[in-house]
Amino acid sequence: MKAVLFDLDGVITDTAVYHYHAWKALGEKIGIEIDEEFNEELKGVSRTDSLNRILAKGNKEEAYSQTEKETMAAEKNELYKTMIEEMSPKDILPGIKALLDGLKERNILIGLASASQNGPTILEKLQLTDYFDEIVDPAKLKAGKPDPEIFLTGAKDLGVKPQDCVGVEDAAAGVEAIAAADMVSVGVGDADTLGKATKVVPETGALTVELLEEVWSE
Ligand code: B16
Ligand code: MG
Repeated sequence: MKAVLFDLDGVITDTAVYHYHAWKALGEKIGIEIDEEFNEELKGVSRTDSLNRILAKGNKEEAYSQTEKETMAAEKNELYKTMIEEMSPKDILPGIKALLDGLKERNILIGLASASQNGPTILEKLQLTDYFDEIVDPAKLKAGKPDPEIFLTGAKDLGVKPQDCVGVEDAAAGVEAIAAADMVSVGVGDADTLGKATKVVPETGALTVELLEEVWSE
């Protein structure tokens, strides 16, 4: 294992709940209900694709112009940004700091493969930026998760083969993307939702360098 590519929301920190509340607020304004079950389908999915899925759920794909959709996505993002304003290192999920330290000690490269355009800001707030050798810019990608492009770009930027990487994800779309990139994947969360992962752990506290090495070498 030469590199680990991390998802952000739901793996490094729990911003998934803020995305949920921000989309829910927008949904209420336009008369589309967003519950926790539907929210699972939005995890790891880009802002634009998330809005399209929400509008499709309410049979309102054709109800808005492109400009109106852009305004709605921007409005959601503004609300989301106020929610993440106060984030600090205390919001790093259990086990993640120790894992990043362990990877650095062993000279294993670290990359960020998050669909979030707010990723770099959040890493700054968590004071984790310096751990990352590469941060993929999701705005430059042609296709979002479950397409493998974000993970393949991460491996390329780090100068390693996909087969020498492990991807860590909390979303079904993300696990699919890692598998399609021909990488070993570790899913964090529910084994039913993340069934396609090479290995699923229930929470981030279970993520150690030893576990990642073990799953990679299986
Ligand atoms: P933004 P990840 C994803 O991050 C989130 O899971 C998803 O809910 C969100 O819509 C997406 O980022 C885009 O985020 O609106 O901040 O650009 O899980 O890939 O780290
Ligand atoms: Mg995620």
